[in-house]
Amino acid sequence: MSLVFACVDIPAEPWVNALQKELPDLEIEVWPNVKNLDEVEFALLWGNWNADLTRFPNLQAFLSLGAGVDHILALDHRPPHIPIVRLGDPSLQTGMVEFVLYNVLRFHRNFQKYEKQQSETLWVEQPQVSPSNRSVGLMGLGSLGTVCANALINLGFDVLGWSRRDKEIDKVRVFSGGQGLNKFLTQSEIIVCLLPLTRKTKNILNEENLKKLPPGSFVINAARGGHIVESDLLKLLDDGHIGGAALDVFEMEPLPKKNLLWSHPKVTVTPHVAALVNLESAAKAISETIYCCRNGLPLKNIVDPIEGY
Ligand code: NDP
Ligand code: OXD
Repeated sequence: MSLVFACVDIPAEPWVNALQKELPDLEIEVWPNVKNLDEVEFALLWGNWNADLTRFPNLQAFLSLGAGVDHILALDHRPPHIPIVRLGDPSLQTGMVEFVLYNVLRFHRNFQKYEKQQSETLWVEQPQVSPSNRSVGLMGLGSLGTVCANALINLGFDVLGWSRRDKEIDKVRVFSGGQGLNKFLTQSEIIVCLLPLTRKTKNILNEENLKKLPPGSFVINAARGGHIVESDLLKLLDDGHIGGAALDVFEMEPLPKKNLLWSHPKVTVTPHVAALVNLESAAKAISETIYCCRNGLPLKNIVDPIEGY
C-alpha cells in the first residue's frame, strides 16, 4: 500500500525523505508517477490537485499538508466518506504567533508611519497608546487564534475573539456566531483574520463588515485571500476608514504583478509565509495520523466536511 504525495508547486524530494524516515514501511509515490492506483491508501495534498478521485478505490484518508483544508473540500468528485485530516503541526502555531505579534505591534506602535516619515526625512513623534487601550480582535479562536490571543494577552492588549461556538478563554472577550459579529467588529481596532475558508466565512471582510470597524482600524489577514473582498478593502484604505493592512494571503496566489495591493502605501504584502510548515514536525504529525488510521484509533484534527474545517 502507498501514500501519494500530490502537493502542487512543493518540491517533493525533501518531503519524501522526511516522510520515509518516519514511515520506512510505507511506499511513497509522487503524483503523477503512481504505479497502481489500487494501492494508494493515503493522499497527501496541497494546492489545486487535478486527479480523478474515482480511480482510487482503496483511499483511507485525505491528508492536508497545511492547517487549511479548503483545497481538499474543493476537489471534484471527492468521495464524502473518506476522512479529511488537517495538519496538526505545532510549528505552525509558533510561526503564526510571530507573524501576528509583529504586525499587531507594527500598527500599534505606528511603525507604518515611521517608515513613511523616514522616506520623507521627517522627525516626528507619534503618540504611544498603552496596549491595554488597544483592542485586537481575533477572527477565529482555533488552534492558531487561541495561541495568538494568549500571546497578545501576555503583552497587555485588550483582546477580543470571535468563533462559531461560544467558548471561554481567560481574559479574552469572546463573541460568537452571526449575532456576536457586530459587537466584535465595532470594538476591534486591529483585526486579525485566522478563520478557515468556508461557505460561511468567504468574503466575510466585505465593505459592510469592514465599515463596522472603528475608523482608522487595521486589518491583518493570515488566513485565506477569499476572506477579504480586495476591492472593498482598497476602497476603505483610500477613504481612510481602514488605516493599514498586512496581507499574507490572496484570492490569487502568487499575487499578480498588476494587483494594486503591491504598491498601496498602506499595505504590506507577504507571500503566504505567516506560518510555514516544518518538515520534520509535519512528517511526525502525518505519520501519527497514518498510524491511527491503520490501527483503527480515533483521528486527531479530523475535518467536519459540512462545516468546512
Ligand atoms: P481551526 O480549525 O483550529 O480554528 C478555526 C476557528 O475558526 C475556530 O475558532 C472556529 O470556531 C472558527 N470559525 C469557523 N467557522 C466560523 C464561522 N462561520 N463563524 C465564526 N467562527 C468560525 O483552524 P486554525 O486555527 O488551525 O487555522 C485557521 C486558518 O489559518 C486555516 O484554515 C488556514 O486557512 C489558515 N492558515 C494560514 C497560514 C498561513 O501561513 N498564512 C498557516 C496556517 C493556517 P469554533 O472554535 O467555534 O469551532
Ligand atoms: C496552511 C497554510 O493552511 O500554510 O497551513 O496556509
